[in-house]
Amino acid sequence: MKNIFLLLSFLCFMNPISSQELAKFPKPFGPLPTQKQVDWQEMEFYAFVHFSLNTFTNKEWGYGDESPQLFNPTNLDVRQWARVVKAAGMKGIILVAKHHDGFCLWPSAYTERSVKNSPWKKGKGDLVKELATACKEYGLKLGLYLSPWDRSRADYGKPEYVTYFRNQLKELLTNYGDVFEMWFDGANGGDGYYGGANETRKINTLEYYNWDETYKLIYKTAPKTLVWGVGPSEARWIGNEEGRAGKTNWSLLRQKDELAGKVHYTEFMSGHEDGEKWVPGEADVSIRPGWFYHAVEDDKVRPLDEMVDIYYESIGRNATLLLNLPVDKRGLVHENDEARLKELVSTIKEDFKTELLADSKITADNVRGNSVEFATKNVADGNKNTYWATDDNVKSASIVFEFSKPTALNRILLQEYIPLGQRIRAFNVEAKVDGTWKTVASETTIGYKRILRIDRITASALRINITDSKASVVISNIQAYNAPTFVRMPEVQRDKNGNVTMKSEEGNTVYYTTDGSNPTKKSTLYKGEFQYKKAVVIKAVAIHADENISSAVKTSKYGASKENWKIVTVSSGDLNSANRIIDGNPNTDWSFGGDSNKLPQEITIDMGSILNINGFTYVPQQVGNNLNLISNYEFYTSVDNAKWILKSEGEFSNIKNNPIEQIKTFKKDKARYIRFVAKSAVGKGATVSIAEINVIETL
Ligand code: FUL
Repeated sequence: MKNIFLLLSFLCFMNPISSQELAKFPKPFGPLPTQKQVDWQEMEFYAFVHFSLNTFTNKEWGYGDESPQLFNPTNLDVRQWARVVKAAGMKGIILVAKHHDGFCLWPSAYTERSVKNSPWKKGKGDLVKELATACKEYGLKLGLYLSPWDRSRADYGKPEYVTYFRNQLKELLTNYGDVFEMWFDGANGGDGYYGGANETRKINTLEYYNWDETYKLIYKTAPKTLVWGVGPSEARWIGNEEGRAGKTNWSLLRQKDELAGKVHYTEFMSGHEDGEKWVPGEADVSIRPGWFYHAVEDDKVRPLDEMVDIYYESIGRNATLLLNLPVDKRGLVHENDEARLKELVSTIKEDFKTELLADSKITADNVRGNSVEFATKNVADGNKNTYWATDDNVKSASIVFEFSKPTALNRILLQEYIPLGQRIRAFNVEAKVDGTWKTVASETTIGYKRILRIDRITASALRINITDSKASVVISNIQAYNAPTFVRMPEVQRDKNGNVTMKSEEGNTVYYTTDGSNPTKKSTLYKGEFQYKKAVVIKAVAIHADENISSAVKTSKYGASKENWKIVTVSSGDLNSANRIIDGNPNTDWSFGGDSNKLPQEITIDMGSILNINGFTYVPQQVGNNLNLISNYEFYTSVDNAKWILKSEGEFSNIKNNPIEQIKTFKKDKARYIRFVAKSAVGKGATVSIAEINVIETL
């Protein structure tokens, strides 16, 4: 905003304009973005890289006692990261310079726990520096993640640690050129190594770090840096690690309330209509289930369908998209991740190939001062700084696009001119089909960018009705496209008894294979439920009947069916209901423990025969507000239900923010019985839930 005034006063100086002329411009309304925030929002899409000791220990959160010697990539090539990111049209990379285990990817002067004590480049490497150089070379911006929580430090929780943290911040913000975003994660305090104390430390996030002071230091050192996350930040978490913003998404936040601990993080998805500060949402998500690389997830890269939805539900819903590429042990972005990213980018490019409104006849029922400066053509001129605006008192208005001939379309993109604030509360879209207007969308906010996916219609005209705006309407861009039909992958499910069902949108046919090959129209046609009890990889595609377009391949891996599985004992609760954790359906769950029964709680399962297993998975409860998640576990096996071996124990790190299937592998063993112990829960409760327990079978 400041810029607009500067520009206006500059213009006045050059060519004095009257106050009357000044009044021509729409007045800004409500909290406004700074130029830094506008520039940041325009980046839209950028990458996250999680790569650290966890990559080598196969963990999501390190405890803080892992040796720096473990950091030993064989083929580290940051230019490969930059190339992949650039090719995807992303504008920057945020590197996790220090995660919760305290290991630093740069040779910090304040600790020995860094790359300088690793075998990588014989301790002479500086990964932050290498990446900064690669980003420059590829025209990308560099961002950095410095975890406030440090599970390695003996002084964590004391004032000394805050000094240490700030010293590291200064290092990162002064030695590596411009940092476009500083990322402060919300995970703070909990159990850790803490220099050997091995204990749980509780801190008050809002008080302990004295964020006001820390932010002052950042702005003094690096005024161009935008600060994300905890504290009085300039951008907010979107409230989930799925990369999805709310349909309603205000770039405003009641940050004072947030800093007083009065805002629940689920509110971040939509922001606050009455927020006092401009704090736009950033949607973060990993291209795989975990943030760090795990070989077991090589075939769990998010499917194209999901990636496309993420794009539309983040960038298309007034958020930026921060997409994580977990760099592997070699030090490279994995081939599977790169391939999926390319598929995503080519789908999005196809979707937005030909713009349809620029050549239409555009009219509106109100144009500010009837001035050509604010005319409707501005929404289609490709210039982000020109806009269609209405008179001050006009807070609802319609803009109409008439085509020279009926035109097929299924995407509508709208942008408010945010330097003047986010104003629109509600709008709808009508299409004139065969001479009749019909409503094709009824929506709420727009903000910097809103993209609607609607069913394809062939319209002779399109009408956008802004039905409720906080102030006069100011829109800089409206576009429409006809994206190719996107056929979604079929849903595949197998129940406890090995019965397989597949579902697809109406009119599609589904073909599948059970031999690992990719299905085509020549593969088996799905005609209805069938039984397949053995371990199997089912690959299925849906094919659109009229257009002969195929979906991406849905791959579902199953072990032997759980037909013969039985719950033997549960430490509390009802044995019968416990069957829900072996019914093959992750959407049904079972809870045990509870206030009268303290943790730990355990469950013993008989798999019916001896199997070779080298891991298990725990699917937490998926549906509900309070998921009763298990945070620490033990897993035992037995061949006779008498002698038990502890095969795995530890924590389900980050399960609170990312409650996905937890995969734990161990040394192969024969087992008929398994015992799963829930040792502690997220939060204070003693109730824990399980949606499904699976084992990983091996030869
Ligand atoms: C979370 C962290 O705890 C995860 O490990 C990861 O870094 C993610 C981006 O933020 O809250």
